[in-house]
Amino acid sequence: MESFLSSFKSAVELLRRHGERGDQIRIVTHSDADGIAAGGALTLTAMRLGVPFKASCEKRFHEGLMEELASEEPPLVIFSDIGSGYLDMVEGRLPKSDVVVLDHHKPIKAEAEGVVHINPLLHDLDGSREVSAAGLAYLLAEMLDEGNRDLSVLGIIGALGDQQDKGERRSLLGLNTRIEASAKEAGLLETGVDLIFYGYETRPLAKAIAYTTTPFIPGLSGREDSCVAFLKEVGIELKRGGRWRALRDLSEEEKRRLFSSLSKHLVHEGCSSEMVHELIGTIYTIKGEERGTSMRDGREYASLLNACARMERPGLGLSLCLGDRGSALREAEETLDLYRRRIAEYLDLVREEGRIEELGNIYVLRGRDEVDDRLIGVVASILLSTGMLKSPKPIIAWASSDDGLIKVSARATEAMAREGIHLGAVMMEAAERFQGRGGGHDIAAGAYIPEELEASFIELVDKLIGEQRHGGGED
Ligand SMILES: [Mn+2]
Repeated sequence: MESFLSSFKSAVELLRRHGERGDQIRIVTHSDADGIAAGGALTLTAMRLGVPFKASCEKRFHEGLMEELASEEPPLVIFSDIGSGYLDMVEGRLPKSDVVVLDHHKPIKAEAEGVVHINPLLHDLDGSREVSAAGLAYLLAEMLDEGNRDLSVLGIIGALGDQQDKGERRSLLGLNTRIEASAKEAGLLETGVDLIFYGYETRPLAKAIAYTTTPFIPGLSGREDSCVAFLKEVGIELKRGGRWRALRDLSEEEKRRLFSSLSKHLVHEGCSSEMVHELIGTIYTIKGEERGTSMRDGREYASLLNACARMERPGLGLSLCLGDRGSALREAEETLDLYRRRIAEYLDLVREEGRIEELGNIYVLRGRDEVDDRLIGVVASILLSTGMLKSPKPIIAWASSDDGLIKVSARATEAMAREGIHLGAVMMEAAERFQGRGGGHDIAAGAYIPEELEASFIELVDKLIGEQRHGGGED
């Protein structure tokens, strides 16, 4: 842990030096909830240094990006939540820039000339569960200036966005708990254990259930009408004394009834009965946010950023991180609404007979051009986390992307990772053999490959995962 923290030193020095000179800082971050939170923390750091900055969110690392950066020649480039898997593409390409890579994905190598590489995996820390890119951005900012302590909140949002709440009762682990402690010390965060529903305190019951997407409740998430019908069937009054009731208004008996009906509903939908326990866990309350707004709940804040990224509005997510509320928040909420409905539709589509193929070691979902490539990973995660796939095998899902490429998303459970499965390693190796690029974490990874090589790629992935499972794991 200490060796990891001291690996930030040269990055802090670079920031300090460029800050003193008033140089431009170029921030390149991943377009997902964690990446946006990381980009937000870095942008605020640059703003507070009083230097010019430019930030962009990238869906994937690509040659065009390197060309753009090479022609911009910024004095300092910081990559966040992206880069470790592409160090070879960065190396030697930006001779006029200082380069920092802050990432927690599997690195293609440890070092590259002219790059300050910060990655917890290089220090035997668990990058998939113990710290997010936003957490790394926060640590960097805080080491530069203690006045940046408030950015710890973004570190928590990034961790929740990357679903690092893998501890007991869906709590954070490892380095994330240090960040959590900083946020609490600064009076910015509160935690407690309760039912995990969107707007627990304030939203009408049916909305609270319909808006809950982590976990995703098939048949109810994204569908307010079905939630109203469901609650009526369970015999829970939606209104009392002319007022919509919220979850906190329910009696203990009603809560128990709701919980057991949800559990039955999940089983009826083909989910595993254990999934219902995902509905209870640690709530992260952001104290600086207004009561009754979705940003006050850490998971909902992360959901807003996630929806902005997936619906191609990462700039909107970034502005939330920078403190915009009002119309920006309304727009983000509309985006989240659209996103929930879209996911519910896709889920119906992919649950049709014969859509998902079971091979020896994996499930394959071919979304082709019927599923948006930005949403295919979410659909795969839901299929896996709800227990709809009956054998304990990872799911490999793909959808058509641009430039004749397909976007492949691979998802596995924690139990599979313990058995030795590392999807990031599989995606990296398989994509490389088929003119693509891939990588990621053990339980969540992705790749881009040419569409015409899909069949051979899937075949190889099936084989590699079989080898990992039987070989006891390689790293
Ligand atoms: Mn991340």
